[in-house]
Amino acid sequence: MSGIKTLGQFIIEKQADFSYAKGELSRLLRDIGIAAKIVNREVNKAGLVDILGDAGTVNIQGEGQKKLDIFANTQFISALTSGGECCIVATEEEDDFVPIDSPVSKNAKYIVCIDPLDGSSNIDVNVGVGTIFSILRRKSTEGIATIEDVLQKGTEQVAAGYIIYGSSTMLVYTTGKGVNGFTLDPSIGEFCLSHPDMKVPADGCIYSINEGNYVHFPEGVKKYIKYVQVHDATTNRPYTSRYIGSMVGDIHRNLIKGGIYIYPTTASSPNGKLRLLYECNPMAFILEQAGGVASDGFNRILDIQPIELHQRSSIFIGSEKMVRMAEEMMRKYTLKESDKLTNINGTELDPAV
Ligand code: P6P
Repeated sequence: MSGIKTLGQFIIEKQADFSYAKGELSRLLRDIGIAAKIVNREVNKAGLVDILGDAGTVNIQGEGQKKLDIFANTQFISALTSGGECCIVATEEEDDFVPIDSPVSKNAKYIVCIDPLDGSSNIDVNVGVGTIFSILRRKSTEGIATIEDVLQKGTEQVAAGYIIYGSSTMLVYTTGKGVNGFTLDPSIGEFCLSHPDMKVPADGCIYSINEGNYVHFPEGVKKYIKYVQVHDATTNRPYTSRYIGSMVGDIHRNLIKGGIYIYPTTASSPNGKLRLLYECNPMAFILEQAGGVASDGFNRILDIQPIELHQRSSIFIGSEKMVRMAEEMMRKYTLKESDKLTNINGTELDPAV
């Protein structure tokens, strides 16, 4: 075991970084790690057991749930309930937030917002999927925690992370003191520090976006796509397009190699597709801590005030220079909703006229 540092050892070692935590946050991160190992076991044997396929149910997002979606959701809620440090779980797979009311959770201070299995449409075809989590401290000091404790800006997060169930299983997280990655060693059943102090390259040559939605993209996104496709060796263009349909997979690759992931507004997602509380905010916290940036094309993701549990947002996230270029095009070519010109009947006027 010489030279190996497990997630548990690392968390305890860094516990001193938290002036207010007396081990609760450490235990909470441990609970998430335990659930991740259980989910990993099922993801890795999907196909061998009856855990693939549709569950025959639909979540509040209107998305068909996979059996593994429900399995992962159950495992994380169970681990957070028995761990005793969490008072509310807000999960993609539940219509409303889940109050944790167990004898051990009486004084729980933390709220966990989670996408238990992101990219689950890829499960049946063996493409990487992931879990994304965000940890907040409750603001209320007495009584039961409420929705107001959940609807906090991303700047209020005390920790965030993701697990990627890919060619290897990794847990990547931040508590606001940098980003560290841990790879699961199945032979000892431990996440071991493998990517200390992760930093996203300031620039890159990979862009991740579903170009099938091109016709419905904002004009600024269309201009950015055309920009990255221009042949110009001096700026390493054309860039490479990489899009696997799992936000965790695309962002993890871009975090390591440099790149930008964009999910803008589309015809089917007029407010963006990704959910603010348990996808955009945690990923934005991680990328900012790694030296990157994340916005909705105009505003910093972490500054957005959530007003509902499953609120969606556009997201432009990754290498700083790439995101800033895309934002510049959004400002130049896409009118913000508030800037839209409308006549007295409220119908939109063409600004070019
Ligand atoms: P589309 C998965 O459903 C997800 O939330 C992200 O993980 C992924 O990047 C995106 O949606 C894929 O959406 O519309 O391109 O299939």
